[in-house]
Amino acid sequence: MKRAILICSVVLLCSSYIWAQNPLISPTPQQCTTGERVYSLPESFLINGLNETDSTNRSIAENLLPPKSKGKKYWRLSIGERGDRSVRKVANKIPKKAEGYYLRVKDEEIVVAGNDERGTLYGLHTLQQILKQKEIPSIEITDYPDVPLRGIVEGYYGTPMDFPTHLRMLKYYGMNKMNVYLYGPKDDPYHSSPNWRKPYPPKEAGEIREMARIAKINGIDFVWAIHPGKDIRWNEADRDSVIQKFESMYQLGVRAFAVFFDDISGEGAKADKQVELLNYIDDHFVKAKKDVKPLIMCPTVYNKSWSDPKSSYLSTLGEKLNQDISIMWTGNSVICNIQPEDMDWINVRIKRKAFVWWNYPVNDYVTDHLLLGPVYGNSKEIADKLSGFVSNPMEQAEASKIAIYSIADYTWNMKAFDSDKSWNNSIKELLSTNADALRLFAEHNADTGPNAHLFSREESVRIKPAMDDFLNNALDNAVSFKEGAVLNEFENIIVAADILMADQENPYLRDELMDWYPQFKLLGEMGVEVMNLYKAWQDQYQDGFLKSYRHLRALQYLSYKYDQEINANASQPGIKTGSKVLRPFVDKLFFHLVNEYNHRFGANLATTLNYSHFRLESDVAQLKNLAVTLRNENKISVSALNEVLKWNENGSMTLALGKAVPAVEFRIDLGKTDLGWLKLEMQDENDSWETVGLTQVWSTVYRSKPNDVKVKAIRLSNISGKLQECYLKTCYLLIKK
Ligand code: LOG
Repeated sequence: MKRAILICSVVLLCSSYIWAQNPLISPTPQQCTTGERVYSLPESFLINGLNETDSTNRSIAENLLPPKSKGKKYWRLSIGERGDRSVRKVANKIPKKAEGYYLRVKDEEIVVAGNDERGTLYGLHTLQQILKQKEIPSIEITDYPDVPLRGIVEGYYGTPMDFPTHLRMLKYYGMNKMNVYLYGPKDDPYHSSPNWRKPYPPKEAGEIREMARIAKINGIDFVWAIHPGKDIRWNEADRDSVIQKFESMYQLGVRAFAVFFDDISGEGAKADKQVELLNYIDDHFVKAKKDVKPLIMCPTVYNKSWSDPKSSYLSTLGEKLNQDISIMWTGNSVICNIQPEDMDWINVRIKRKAFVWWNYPVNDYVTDHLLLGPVYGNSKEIADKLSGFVSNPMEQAEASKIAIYSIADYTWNMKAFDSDKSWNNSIKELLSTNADALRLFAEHNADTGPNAHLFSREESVRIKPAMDDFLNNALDNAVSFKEGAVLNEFENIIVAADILMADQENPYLRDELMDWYPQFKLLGEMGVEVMNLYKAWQDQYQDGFLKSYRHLRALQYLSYKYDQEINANASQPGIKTGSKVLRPFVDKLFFHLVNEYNHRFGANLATTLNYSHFRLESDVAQLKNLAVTLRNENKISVSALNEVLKWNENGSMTLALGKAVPAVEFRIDLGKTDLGWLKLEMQDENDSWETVGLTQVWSTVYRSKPNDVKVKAIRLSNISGKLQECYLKTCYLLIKK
C-alpha cells in the first residue's frame, strides 16, 4: 500500500512538472520522477554501447542528435541491455520485466538501459519524446508494459489500407510501444476465400515483405493471418495448402502466424477439426521453424453471446488445443467493453488467458459514422487476465490514430489510464496547429448511430447539458437560456470545418475526412439558422422567421442530398455527423418552433424532416436493430451484416414501408443458393398478405418482380422448422420514384 501511494505521488509529480515543460510521454510510464534541475538541450551525443545493442536501436540512437564534433556541446548517452558494460552502473535499476527499461537524465548524461533489446528500443522512444523540448529536466523513469501483446488487428470488412498507409501506420504503432500487428483484412482475397490457398502475386508479395521488414525495425511482430474456414475441406490437401501458404509467407520474412475462423458456418466451424489443423500447424510448422512466434487463432465462437451452453466448442479448444496457441476473444458480444468477470468466464473455458480482439474503433458495421471519441469502458483491472489486447481500426487509418494512441496508453499502463487526457493528447499529436478544430470535430463524431450490435459511444458531452437546458427551458418562452453557448458551438463548427478542409499539416487526415467536413459544416449552418429562427420567434419578427425557415429547409435538403450521394458504395452508405446530440437538437427545435408558428398564424409550414418512413421489425436478434435507409429516392436498403446470421426457427423479418408504395423489385442475398427455407410475402394496399416466389436467380442474388404492385410491407420467414445459418449481404427494395 505504502509503495502504491509513493508511486502515485511520483507519477503526479512527474506529470505536473512535465506539464510545465510540455513534454509528453505516451504511453504513460509506470514510474517517473523529475528533479529540480533543468538543462538546455545538448547539440550532440557521444554514444556509449552502440556495438552491443541491435541495429534498430543503434540507428535510432545515432539519429537522435548529431555525433559529437568540434565546437558542439555534447552529452554522453549510454545505451544497452542488462549485462552490457555500457549500462553496468544502473544494472540494479533495470526493471526485471519483459520489454522494460530504465532511463535517466542526470548531470548532462543520459542512460537508457533495457531489460532486453525491445526495452532499450522503448527507452529510446521515450527519449525521443523528451528531446522534443528545448529544455529538459533531470528525470528518472522505470517503465514496462502491463499487457504482453499490444497492438492492432486489421480485421475489418471494407477496403484494406494501402501499402504506403500500412508502412506509415506500422511506424505509428511502434512509436506508441505497440508490439504486435495482425494482418487480416477480410477483403484481401489472398487472406480469405477464394484465394487463401494461392500465394500472393509478385507485387502484393513484395509489399508484404516490406511490411514485415518495417514492422520488425519498429519493434513489432508482423502476424500474417489466414481465413480459410469458408470453404476449407478437412483433408490432407487443404491442410498442406495452409502450410504451403504459410511457407510462402515465411519466405517473405513473416515470422508470426494466425488462423482466423470467425464469421463462418458449416463444416469449417467444427472445433475438433479446427484443433486438429491448428495443432498440426503448431507441431509441424511453427515449432519446426524455431524462429516463428507462437500461433494465434480466432475461434468461430469468439464472444459469449454466441456460446451455446449445450455446445462443447469452447471446451474442446480449451482441452485439446496446444497450450502455446493463443485464442482470441471479443468479449461478451461482438462489440463491447470488457470487465474482469468477462475475462474469468472465458479463461476457465479455454484454459489460458484470452487474447482480446477489441472491435473499436472499427466502423465497418456503421460505415456512415466515424468513431473519434475517447477510448473508455474497459476495466483497468484486466491486465493480468489477458495474453494480448489488439484493436480493430476503421478503414480511415489516419483518423483511427485517435483511438490507437489511447489503446496503446491503456494497454501499457492500465491503472494510470486517463481516457480524456489521452484523447486530448492524441489529437494534439495528430494535428498540432489545428488541434482545437479537430477536437471539436472529434467530440461530435463519436457515436455509432443505431446498429445491430447495440454498441454506442458518448458524443457531444461538453455541450449536451447546455442543449438539454435550452430545450427544457428556453422553449417555454422564458429567458434565452444559455443561448450564447449553443449558438457559439454552431459558429465554431462552421469555422472548424473550414479550417480542417484547408489544413496543410496532416494531408492524410484531411484527404481521408474530406467527405465528412462539408456535412459537418452544413450542420453548423443549420445550428446557427435554427438559433436565428428561435430569436425571430422570441422577437415576434415574422419576416425574419420565414427567412430563417426557408434557409433551414434548404440546408436540410442539402444535408440530405449529401448523405444520399456521398460514400454511396459503403455497406451502410452516407455521411452522418453530430448524429447523437447536435442534429437531434436542431431537429427538435425546428420542429417545435415551426409547429408553434403554424399554430399561432394558422399557417401550414412543413415540419417533416424524416424523409424515411421505413422500419425493420424482426424477432431474429441480429436483425431487429439493423438500420434501414432510403437511397436515391427509390431504393430502400437494409444494412448488411458481417457475421453469420442465425435465423431462428419460425423467425421472420418485416420491412414495413409506412404506406403503400409502388414496388419494382426486391433483392436479397443471403450468401447461399439454397433458400427453400425462406418464405417471402408481401402486404398489399388492403392489408392482405400474399406469398411471392423467390424465383429469378442469378449468382446468389434472388429477385422477385411483383410488376409494380403497391406494397405496404415485405416479410421474410424461416419456414424450415429449424435454425438456419446464412449471411445478410444485400437486401433492398426498389420502388418507383
Ligand atoms: C469480424 C470482424 C469485423 C467486426 C466488426 C471479429 C472476430 N470478426 O461480426 O472482421 O470487423 O466484427 O464488424 C466481425 O470481430 N464480425
